[in-house]
Amino acid sequence: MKVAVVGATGMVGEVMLQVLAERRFPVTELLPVASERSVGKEITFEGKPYKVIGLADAVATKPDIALFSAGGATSLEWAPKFAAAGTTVVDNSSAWRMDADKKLVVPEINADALTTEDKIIANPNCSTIQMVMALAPLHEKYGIERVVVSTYQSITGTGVKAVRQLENEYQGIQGEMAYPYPIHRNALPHCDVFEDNGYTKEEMKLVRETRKILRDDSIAVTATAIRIPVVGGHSESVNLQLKNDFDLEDIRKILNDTPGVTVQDNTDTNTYPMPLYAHGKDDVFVGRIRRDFSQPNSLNMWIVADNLRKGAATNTVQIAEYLVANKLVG
Ligand code: 2RA
Repeated sequence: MKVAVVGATGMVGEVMLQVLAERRFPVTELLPVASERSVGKEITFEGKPYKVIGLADAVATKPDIALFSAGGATSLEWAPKFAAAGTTVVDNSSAWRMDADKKLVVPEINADALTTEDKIIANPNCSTIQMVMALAPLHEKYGIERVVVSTYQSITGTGVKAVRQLENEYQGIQGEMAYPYPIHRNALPHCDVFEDNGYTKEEMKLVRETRKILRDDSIAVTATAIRIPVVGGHSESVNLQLKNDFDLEDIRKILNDTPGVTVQDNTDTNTYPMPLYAHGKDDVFVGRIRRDFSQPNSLNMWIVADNLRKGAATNTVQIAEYLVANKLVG
């Protein structure tokens, strides 16, 4: 496969290259692509050096697949150009996610909807992916009435500028700010920009994307997204009201039997998911599973995943793997 990685020098792009190599994706030709200011830079893939090229040159080579993590504006401008050249695009930005004609895919849940007609495929938001990985099997068995989620998001979701801000603040250095306030010893109830309804775009992604991926607009979802000074992954406290009563052991068994989900849930041994543990892994970790006694058919759980891996790069590569395995590309 001739594969373009667009945004190859960014945090997610670098992880995509790492995951492509780890999973031995059938890359016959790699095109690392970035903005003009990065053209000519050298990156390494599977031990070999590659020069970064520009977007126009990449389109001209007509790659089979283009994995994008380059922001919404670049995706809106360039994904259609790749698609017109016959390339299948898997995009990490929010640009196409809520487009009625574009598929929003978590392979374990809804890759079966993909066809050869899908030339621009949207990768969901990181905090959505990890949540729906746990919700999907429960929705199938019990039906979900309502979701209340609070997220505790890694600064790596914002990017390298945020990581630098935290490192500077550790050292007492006043540097460039990714956030309106210090993030060291702080928690910011502000991920992405505020919408007119008082929610942030990050919170509304959880609402809108969850319903699209689970193919059920009747699910009530409300979200609060918090940024915390953590780097290993996003954590989420999720309260679920199901349509039917349930057995807690059955919930644990369903989750444990779900590919890509690992249950870490034993209060006797202080076993529960943590970003420090999830960092660098591809599974979604679920724990603190307990009945919510305050209302019927309800339970709480704690969900943690590496937002750069399953939340972005790994999910993207898994979509590409599905396309290749089902002869939908190339
Ligand atoms: C964040 N999910 O964490 C968003 C974008 N990666 O900031």
